[in-house]
Amino acid sequence: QPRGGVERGPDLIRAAGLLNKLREQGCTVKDYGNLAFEEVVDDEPVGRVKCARAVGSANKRLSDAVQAVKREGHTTVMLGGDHSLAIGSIHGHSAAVGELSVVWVDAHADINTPLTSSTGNIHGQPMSYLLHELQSKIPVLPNFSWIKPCVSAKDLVYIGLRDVDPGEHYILKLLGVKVFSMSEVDHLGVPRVMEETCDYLSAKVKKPIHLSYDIDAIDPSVTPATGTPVVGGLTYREGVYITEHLCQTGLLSAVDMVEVNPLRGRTEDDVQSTVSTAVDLLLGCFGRLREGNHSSDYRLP
Ligand code: DIR
Ligand code: MN
Ligand code: MN
Repeated sequence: QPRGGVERGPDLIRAAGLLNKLREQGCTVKDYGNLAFEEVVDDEPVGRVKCARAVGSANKRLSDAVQAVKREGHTTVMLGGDHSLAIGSIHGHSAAVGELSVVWVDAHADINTPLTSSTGNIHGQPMSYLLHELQSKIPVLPNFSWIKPCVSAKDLVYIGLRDVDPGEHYILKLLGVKVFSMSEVDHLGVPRVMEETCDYLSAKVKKPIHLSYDIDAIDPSVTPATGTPVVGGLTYREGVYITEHLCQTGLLSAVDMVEVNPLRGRTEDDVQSTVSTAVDLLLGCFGRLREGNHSSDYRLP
């Protein structure tokens, strides 16, 4: 997507202390650093799709990197960057561990095909490349031929939707995808949404969960520094509850945290609030409880 600054997300999230905070709560953490991507020249639009060659080749590298980390058996965190990284992240995750459940927390469905997309931005399309059911609708794109669809529509749940394009809405209905839009969040409350999400995903077999968390799922009053903010989002508390609940399933296997863009904040406070929320959501994914935590070897002094 064309709004610069989102590439600074990962280093800002690190600078806010993610690694040390995870270690303080008992996690063993290895930072694999930022991936280096090949420079692509003359990346002209293909149809409407922008930067297909660069995004295709970057995601191939990401998929290989995620596969390697998952094969070592670790839970993997991908810091974005925009949401097009979910292509490589989910692809690599699935290549290493097999079938997945995907929980997509976002204001947007990111399920446009290259042909339904009105913007041509690939961050609005990642799920279309990954779903088995949509493959006949995906045209050939340069540097996308390595992608093997690896997610079934029945294994995908959306939470937080409130800005869905007509083509996306058609696809969601056609494939019968489980959606908890902000209306359902309002109606049911996040605790029931999470219970229903986990019941739905583990109805037959319990698959490893891939959580793809777009920071724009949270209300822009809390996380304004993002490329496509949409009013009426999740509260901070609802956003954190989602991570706590998924952590407690014991099935969380990989997490994407995407679309933090410091250049989209109007003030330093905007950026700070967005980044620290991203950190807190990640801490929630790895066992942080708001009631407090202590390690099993804690002894009263
Ligand atoms: C829009 C916006 N549906 C698109 N998508 C965004 O460009 O396809 N996704 N902002 O995060
Ligand atoms: Mn997104
Ligand atoms: Mn979004």
